[in-house]
Amino acid sequence: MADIWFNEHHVTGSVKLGLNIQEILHIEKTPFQELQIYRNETFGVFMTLDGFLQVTEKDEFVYHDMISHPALAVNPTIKNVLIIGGGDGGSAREIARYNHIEKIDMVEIDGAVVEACKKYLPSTASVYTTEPRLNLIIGDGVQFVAEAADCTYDLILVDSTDPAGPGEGLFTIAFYENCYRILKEDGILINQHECAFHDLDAIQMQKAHSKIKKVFPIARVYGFNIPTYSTGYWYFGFASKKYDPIKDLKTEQWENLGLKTKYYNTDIHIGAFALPTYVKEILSKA
Ligand code: AG3
Repeated sequence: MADIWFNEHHVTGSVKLGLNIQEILHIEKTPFQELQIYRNETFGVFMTLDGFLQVTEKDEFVYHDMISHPALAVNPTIKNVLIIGGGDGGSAREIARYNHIEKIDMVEIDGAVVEACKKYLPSTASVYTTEPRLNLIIGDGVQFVAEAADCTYDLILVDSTDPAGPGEGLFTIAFYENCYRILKEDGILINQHECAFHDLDAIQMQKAHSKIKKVFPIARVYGFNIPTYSTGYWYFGFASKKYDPIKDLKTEQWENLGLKTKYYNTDIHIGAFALPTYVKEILSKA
């Protein structure tokens, strides 16, 4: 095996994660970012943007289960969903498993990500060809939410990159305020919430939480174990106008749907909102 490696630096000059590159599939400088797709013997095909790991075939199920199912288990009547980012298609794939969902609008800024994933990551991106309820818009999510009508969506998923580069505008008060405005009166916002262990990441997490808390009456954070992201543990935010993620969990209703999932279940749902003390402290200072 060739000795070529993809490295994601978690702490500059001190800590990194390495995946051996078995095959180079796609390298492109898009108008927005550096897009790379490789194959690793253990994790399968994986995509990176600006040097940060986004998806691997082997562990994407964790992320896509956890971004999608908690909100649907809290409000089983969600019909209209907006996904911001998520160009690999994994979030749309999970949402589309619910027959009662009527419409999935997805706004991805970088069409090159969609095209490359269709070619190399069909396990997430085949949803583009199989799902008639999915309406893909190649455009800027910040602008989209600014122009969308009030009370349109039941659920918004912000499946973004880190808050540097094209993802930056998705971590601002103005963006969260527009999300609030375009959500219905019982709307839920789930957002990619970074990680809490290394100092610079923890600051990003804290900043995001402090902004969301200003806009939404209910703002919680939940975690999940994903081996290829920094420290193996990552977080989503659950912000909502009405529903509490634990008190309003519809365990029986969700289980009666009979969806087969590999990471999510209603026990994990409850456990995911239990946070380590250092994370609670970071968030309470937000
Ligand atoms: N979105 C990116 C999650 C954060 C990755 N950050 C990192 N590796 N430093 C994943 C897209 C999946 N649909």
